[in-house]
Amino acid sequence: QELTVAWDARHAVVAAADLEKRLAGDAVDITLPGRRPVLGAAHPVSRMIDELSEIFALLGFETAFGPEIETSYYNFDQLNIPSDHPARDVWDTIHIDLPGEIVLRTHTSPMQARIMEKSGPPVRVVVPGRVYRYEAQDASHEWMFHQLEGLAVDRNITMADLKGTLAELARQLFGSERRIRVRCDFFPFVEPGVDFAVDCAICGGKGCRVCKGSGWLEMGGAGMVHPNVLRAVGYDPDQVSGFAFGLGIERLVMMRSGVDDLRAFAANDLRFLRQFASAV
Ligand code: 2U9
Repeated sequence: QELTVAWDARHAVVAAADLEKRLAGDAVDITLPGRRPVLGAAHPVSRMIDELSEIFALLGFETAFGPEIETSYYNFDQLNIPSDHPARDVWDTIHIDLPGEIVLRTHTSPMQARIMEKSGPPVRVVVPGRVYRYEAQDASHEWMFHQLEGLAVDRNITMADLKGTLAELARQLFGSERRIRVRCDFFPFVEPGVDFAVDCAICGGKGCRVCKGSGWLEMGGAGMVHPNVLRAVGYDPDQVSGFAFGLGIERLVMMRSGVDDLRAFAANDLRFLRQFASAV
């Protein structure tokens, strides 16, 4: 009995001391400021894709995504670039099989061809995504970059619809005062083909360092869909017509943010990427 009483007394002392120690160790100072969790942010290219997708949604275009690995049939043949034609050399293609049947897409247009083939006209769609070129890298060339291409096919689509769409795009991106310039160019999948530019928002077209004195900033290429492309997907070029355009997404971010090296976008340097994260 004596031992039990002594043990119980001692046990109470030890247990109380242990509890004291644990409480002190676990103490939470509720007056300390909280720790802000590190927030991630969408990549500037993803943000530009989202912005473009919203602009084109207001103009009646759906957004679609397609495969990055394509058959040369969809990447070239369907787009009026036959296999024995020198025009194929323009796209420095990365082939991923020996007979040359499978390629990394050089543009997102094969997806538009797939969409046209599947659903009849009218079609209004934009396709953003990665594209690949076998290319030496420098500040304005990368072997992987992002494009957004658009396509509208319906009865009575004209060049005026194309110009109106491109002007609205330029105004949504660079301000309501912007004007566009359209000049002749050649792409096998359109006829006539054009390149288009927006007047420089910095100098209003007078010429400055940003537009290298020209007053204009190149945005991309476009044109009226070639009758051969419409025929290849089973459309009748006598019944419907269409316009198409393409632009480089990194380039748009560069134009708006003053980034001068295309390679920065895929280098994954957080010091670069964090500059685009919105303030929390
Ligand atoms: C279909 C038919 C025609 C899309 C077009 C361009 C002109 C063009 C370049 C701009 C800068 C590529 O990213 S870039 O290097 N693109 O100049 N793209 S017309 O024409 C199409 C698309 C789909 C079925």
